[in-house]
Amino acid sequence: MTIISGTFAGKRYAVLGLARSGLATVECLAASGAHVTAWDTREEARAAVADKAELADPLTIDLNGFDGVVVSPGVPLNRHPITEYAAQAGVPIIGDIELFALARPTLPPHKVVGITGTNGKSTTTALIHHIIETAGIPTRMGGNIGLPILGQEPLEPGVNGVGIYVLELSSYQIDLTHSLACDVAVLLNITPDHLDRYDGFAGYVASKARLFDMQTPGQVRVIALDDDNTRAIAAQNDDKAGDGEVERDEIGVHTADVGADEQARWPALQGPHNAQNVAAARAATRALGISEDVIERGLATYAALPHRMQRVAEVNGVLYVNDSKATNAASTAPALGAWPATVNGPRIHWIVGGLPKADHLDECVPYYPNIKAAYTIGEAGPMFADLLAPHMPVDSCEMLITAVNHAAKVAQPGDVVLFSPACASFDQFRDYEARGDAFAAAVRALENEGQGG
Ligand code: UMA
Ligand code: ADP
Repeated sequence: MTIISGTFAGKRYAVLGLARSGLATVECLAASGAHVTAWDTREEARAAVADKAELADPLTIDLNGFDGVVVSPGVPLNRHPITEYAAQAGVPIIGDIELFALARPTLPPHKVVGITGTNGKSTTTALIHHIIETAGIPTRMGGNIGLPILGQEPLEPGVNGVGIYVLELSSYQIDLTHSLACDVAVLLNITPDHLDRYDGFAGYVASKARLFDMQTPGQVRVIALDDDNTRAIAAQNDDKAGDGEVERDEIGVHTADVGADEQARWPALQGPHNAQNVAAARAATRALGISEDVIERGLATYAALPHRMQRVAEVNGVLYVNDSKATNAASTAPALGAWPATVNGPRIHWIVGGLPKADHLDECVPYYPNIKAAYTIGEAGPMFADLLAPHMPVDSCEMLITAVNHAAKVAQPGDVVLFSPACASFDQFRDYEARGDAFAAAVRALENEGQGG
């Protein structure tokens, strides 16, 4: 399955990085009649495209005459020599999302919704996609959610009106995109993250803001106004033409727009963070013309994505929750807020740690009263143990499986064992998905033990 576009016929592209987005890129460009030179440092990745592309490292070839170097989001542009090398040859560095943007004029009429933010992108993307599907409108979902958009089945001309592409966009992907004008662009929140890839926090904020800069007059922007950084972007002068007219329709939303009573109707959208995601998704789908009753039906029938506050099992009256996708303290904080202490005291056994992104857990501090005990793992373990020990019992476990077993021994019926690591996974796992699967496997082993005994 691939998007094919006459835009690329006869053009020359170099593709650097051949994992999910790079493979879909080669597929699309080759099928569209472009000449492709492809490279990845991993030999097996190169072998997978040998029948569709010439294999050569773009750093070793003359780039004159190329229409672009298509780089994967995981290639660090701020450190990689390709940035300088392509600039010298005057060849633009782009990503798969930019190729999609370039192909748009040749696709049947459609709309694009783009979603960015530090946390909640995947949830909000999947939720908007689900509401659009509930409305019976043809739709495709792709981007940072793990589904390269070029590898999706293209939307055909619709009988029920135009179809809608819903794209989750990371800051890395926005950096590689220059002409994606989203009919609706959504910004959820901005807190420090990915600072190894930017020239300070300001550089990361500016990357997110560019999603709006690419829009054209009449297009809609939805901004959750819960933090200073998103508020600053919303306040920026919209009058790019300098004619005194605001050029984009802006909709400001707040977490507080969603009432606790209505949120109780949506089982997979609990917690304050999901109130923000719902507020943004509602505004975006209203802007697409979808009715209130369809939106409500979509919210009520939405199913949680794996590894995000996912209930794995209840064993001996203890609930085990996999929140492996919480890779920074700002995304773990609302998970800790989801199970408040009761009259019997705190209930959460918190498994935390991995590859640290910061030397503090500041965002989580307000929720410490909800935590019965912490179990630290991974490279961040010793640092987190020092930070947490003054506030709660800490068990330094190092390994995830040890943490699950220790928590299971002491947890009482009604307690929650929450794996919300507030760290990246790469110290001990391939990615957050493998880490969440390891947690679920450890919980399943507990279940089986219970059955055996
Ligand atoms: N490579 C080189 N040379 C280098 C560096 C990398 O050849 O110097 C190669 C690697 O060997 C690898 C490829 O380049 O084969 C890098 O690929 P990638 O890491 O971009 O992997 P993809 O599978 O294409 O995944 C990317 C996104 N990855 C990142 O942003 C790191 C996926 O987001 C996204 O889902 C996918 O495209 C489809 O659009 C993942 C992610 O972690 C989920 N995103 C970050 C996040 O959510 O925090 C931003
Ligand atoms: P992203 O795709 O931006 O990483 P996800 O929807 O996958 O976001 O959620 C990642 C983690 O962040 C999950 O652990 C979830 O509990 C938490 N989270 C979800 N939405 C928000 C939000 N709006 N603000 C803060 N944290 C959130």
